[in-house]
Amino acid sequence: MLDTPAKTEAPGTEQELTDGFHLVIDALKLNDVKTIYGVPGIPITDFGRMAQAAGIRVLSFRHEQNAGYAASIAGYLTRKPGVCLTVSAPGFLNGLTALAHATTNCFPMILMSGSSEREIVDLQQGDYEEMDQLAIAKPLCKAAFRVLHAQDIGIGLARAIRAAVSGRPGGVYLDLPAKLFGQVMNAEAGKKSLVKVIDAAPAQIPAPAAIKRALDVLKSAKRPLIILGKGAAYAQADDDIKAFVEKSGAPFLPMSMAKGLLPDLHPQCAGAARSTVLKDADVVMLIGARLNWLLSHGKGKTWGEAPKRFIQVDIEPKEMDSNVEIVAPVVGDIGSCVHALLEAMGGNWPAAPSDWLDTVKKKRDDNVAKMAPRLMNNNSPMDYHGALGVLRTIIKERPDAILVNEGANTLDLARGVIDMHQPRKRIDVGTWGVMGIGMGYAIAAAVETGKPVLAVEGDSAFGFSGMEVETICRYKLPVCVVIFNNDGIYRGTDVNSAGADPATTVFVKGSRYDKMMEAFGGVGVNATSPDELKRAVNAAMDSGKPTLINAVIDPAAGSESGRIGNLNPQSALKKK
Ligand SMILES: Cc1ncc(C[n+]2csc(CCOP(=O)(O)OP(=O)(O)O)c2C)c(N)n1
Ligand SMILES: [Mg+2]
Repeated sequence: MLDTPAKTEAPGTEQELTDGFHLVIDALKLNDVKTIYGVPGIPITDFGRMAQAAGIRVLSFRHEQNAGYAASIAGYLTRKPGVCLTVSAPGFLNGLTALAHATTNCFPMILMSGSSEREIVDLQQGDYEEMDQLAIAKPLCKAAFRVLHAQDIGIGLARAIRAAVSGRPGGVYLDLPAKLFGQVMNAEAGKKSLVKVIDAAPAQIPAPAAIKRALDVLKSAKRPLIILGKGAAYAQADDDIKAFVEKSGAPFLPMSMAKGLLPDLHPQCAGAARSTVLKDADVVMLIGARLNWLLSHGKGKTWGEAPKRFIQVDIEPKEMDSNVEIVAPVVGDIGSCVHALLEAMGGNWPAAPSDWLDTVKKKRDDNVAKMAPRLMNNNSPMDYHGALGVLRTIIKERPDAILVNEGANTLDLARGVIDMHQPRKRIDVGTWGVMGIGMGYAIAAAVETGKPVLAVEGDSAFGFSGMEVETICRYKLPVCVVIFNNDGIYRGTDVNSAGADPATTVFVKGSRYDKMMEAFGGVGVNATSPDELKRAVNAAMDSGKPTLINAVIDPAAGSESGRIGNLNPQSALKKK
């Protein structure tokens, strides 16, 4: 019996025993961890089996990186640490990219990896999968811990949970040496050693003076702008955020994963007038958004000539003045800060200046009108706009579906075209613009929310996690993957002028990714027109069956690096 503690054999000394395996499982359950994403192997295979038998959902992936990305987005969607479980050295390293990604994106996640014999690792005597994992993880995560004794498992997990979710969330590494699992201790003492983490992410209330300062600056604005980041979406303070933005009357700009926090079709949404509002605003209030490269660091051409004053709401004090001066820092958790702002605004907050609102509205309406006919074309092979026009309508009709999105053109154009209608329904490449999140995110989104998932993937992007379509089929998840197949990275038309090998950015022409899904019992469709695409996606979303649609896109339709081609360094030498 896996769940029942063992008893010692010696007569008269009988006592209930537990061990490291059971203590880790009991500690996870005590803290409400319901799902583990991982890949089995020495030394954690039995642990995974026992956790499954004890009622934790243990989802086995084909590669740890995908399990890690799944855990990271589970953390984002639930505000609880997503847990990824790996074997030592290579499995650990495969999970590490996702751990770093979680930290960079401020998602709470715990990477739990088995590790080899400390004594042998430290003397570098060549143990099985030898690696000093704790040292390697440290610079890439928010905190890293190792548990050496069974009686410390409770405290170790409590520290990991707190570190992951409190303050600015992030990735935490928890090192579990093989020996720990087999360590035995008295069951009663073991039970007492476990810790249920109380108030894991305590509210951080902003100072009243900071709230007043921020509102004074906002009130003085002639051309106010509110930028919502994924930190605001993470906070799950949706009603207060909406009320605050609406009361302010200011145009708002959602960062990619904040789309839908207020609907993209909201009258104050300035998504379709991005360049105008960034250039011309005089007061910019950042809520859970950082002034990193995605916002051109708050300076330069994107931000225009007009002087700007920034208000920033963030849980991390060090975020303030990171790129430009912040005249009104508001430090606290987003929920508490926005609530305090809303209360302090009182009943007679002045309307935002109407000439500014008119300017933004006009720009937005012009841009939307310009785009509209392109989204309705029924070209075959498809271009991005024809295909995305269809997907936009499908998401409008199914606003609770979760949209996963990665690629270059496939990402940048989908972000612009597909309106989001509800909070936390768009999950994508995040701060790093990383390829490979696709299938891991899709799996975790389906598992954590129970909602249908639409994953819109560049053909290159998909390749990073494509093998997980087997995982999707195995767990029968309601995931529809649409691959924008333009035969390559950015475009499928590059030619290698120097020799016989294909150019570096092109793939096998006319690949049929749909066959991959069929290989595992899912539904595969090859779609060559927007009409076919629409039928296939709707059928998939209705049936909930794992589906992969190979959407054939004109190989010449994309542009280098999508919308961020300007970031490519240029050679000063003349091109040969
Ligand atoms: C882990 C990682 N490796 C490489 C890249 C560089 N990169 C950016 S976009 C991209 C793929 C773009 O091609 P695709 O997904 O087919 O989208 P398309 O532009 O063709 O629609 C790559 C490889 C990255 N962002 N992340
Ligand atoms: Mg492509």
